[in-house]
Amino acid sequence: MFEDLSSRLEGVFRSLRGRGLLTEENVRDSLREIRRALLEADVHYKVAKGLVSRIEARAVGREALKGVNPGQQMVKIVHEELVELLGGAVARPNLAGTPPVPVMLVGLQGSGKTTTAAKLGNWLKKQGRRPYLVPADPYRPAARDQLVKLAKANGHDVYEGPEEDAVEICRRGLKSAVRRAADVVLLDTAGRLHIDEELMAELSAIRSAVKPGEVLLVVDGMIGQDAVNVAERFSEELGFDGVVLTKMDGDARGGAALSIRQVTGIPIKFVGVGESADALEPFHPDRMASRILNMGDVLTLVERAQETVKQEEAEELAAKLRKNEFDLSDFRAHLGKLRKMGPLSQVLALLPGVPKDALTEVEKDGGRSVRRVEAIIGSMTPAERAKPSILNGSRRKRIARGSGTSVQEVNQLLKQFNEMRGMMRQMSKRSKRGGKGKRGGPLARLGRR
Ligand SMILES: Nc1nc2c(ncn2[C@@H]2O[C@H](COP(=O)(O)OP(=O)(O)OP(=O)(O)O)[C@@H](O)[C@H]2O)c(=O)[nH]1
Ligand SMILES: [Mg+2]
Repeated sequence: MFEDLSSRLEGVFRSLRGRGLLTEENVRDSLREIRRALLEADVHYKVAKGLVSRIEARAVGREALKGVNPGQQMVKIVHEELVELLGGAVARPNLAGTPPVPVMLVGLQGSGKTTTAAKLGNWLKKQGRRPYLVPADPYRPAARDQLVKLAKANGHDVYEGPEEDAVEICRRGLKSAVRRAADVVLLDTAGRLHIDEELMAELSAIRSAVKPGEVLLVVDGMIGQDAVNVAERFSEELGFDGVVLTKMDGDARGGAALSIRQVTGIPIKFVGVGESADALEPFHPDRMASRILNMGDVLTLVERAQETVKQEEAEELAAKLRKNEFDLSDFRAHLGKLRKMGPLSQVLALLPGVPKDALTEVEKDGGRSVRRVEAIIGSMTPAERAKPSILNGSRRKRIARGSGTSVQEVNQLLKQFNEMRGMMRQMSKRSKRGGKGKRGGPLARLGRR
């Protein structure tokens, strides 16, 4: 998501980088570019206008800070303004009431309500909750089957009572949830092609009947501007407490994400990033802003890694880093784990400083480069893996031959390895300074749950 917007903004900052300071003139040029980039990403024009004028107010007339170029200064300002625009702090669903707390999922047809119900079920379970799913769409013939199937596939308890009217289903579903000692009830309501009175009346009736702790509007991020219109209508006619923006894994231009919060004043709480039941992320305004500005999203990466890397392994790795013993064997093992964390291009997109064109390369080559790296490291002797500094020209030639690659590719790998080691060492130093003690390095934290 946000590829186009990201690369456009990157261009703006790049052109500022060479300048001495932010002047009215170069800021004005940049702002024009930023505005254009936002509009092209389908950001609501009023939202784009407001954002640009806030950036302008902060950027013009600034003295150059020592050690910071105007490009970086601008990135910082834009980042902070984007975070604000996206809602500032993280907003969590309110599940504090007496259990079972009903959560209503509402939205247009095909926006992703049913899929989100299953995903939320998984997320809630990870939070130690006991979700109960209720299919509240008696209209579309296969609607109930779809939820029941998804629920069962993910091990969720699901209501399978008679298909009467939607309000009655929700009431009974809630009672059944009490009997089953569930603490959150996800109500998967019916969607319509368009917003109509009937739909709103039914949703209002359900709301009065079950008094949900949370009404979540599920919107398809791919429909761009329309997503904002949909949100506005639901906001006027029903009201809701949070937004789930789905299909943000597609080539959505992201404008909806950037506009909805500003236009409705209601926070985005989750984003859907795929069809599988794990493809749901809590929405973090700061991380999203970083991702848009290609500043990397280390925290999301760390969270994803938590689910992949075991604690002992992580601590072992952290210890090696501290002692500067991280070698090519670890690198190879680490690559294998990175691969387990998801498609490599997605994982890399979360890392800071990985250029966008490198990602397209990875995508095109579909994991071949990882296999090549594994082949290269596989052709080294244990001594070489442990101490890459001994790799002179003739050794490199031998390795290239052994792995069916070229010396150039071997060199490139060694360069990447050094950069990665440097970056990891920095990360581990930075968090140690944070005073978290011996086990506080990010890699140690990777293993904690
Ligand atoms: N790529 C992607 N596809 C998604 C995401 N969320 C939902 N989908 C897909 O979107 C389609 C519609 O999803 P549903 O969950 O059935 O939508 P719904 O809102 O329940 O639809 P109705 O019940 O007909 O109103 C399905 O094919 C889902 O797999 C997402 O985050 N990413
Ligand atoms: Mg559905």
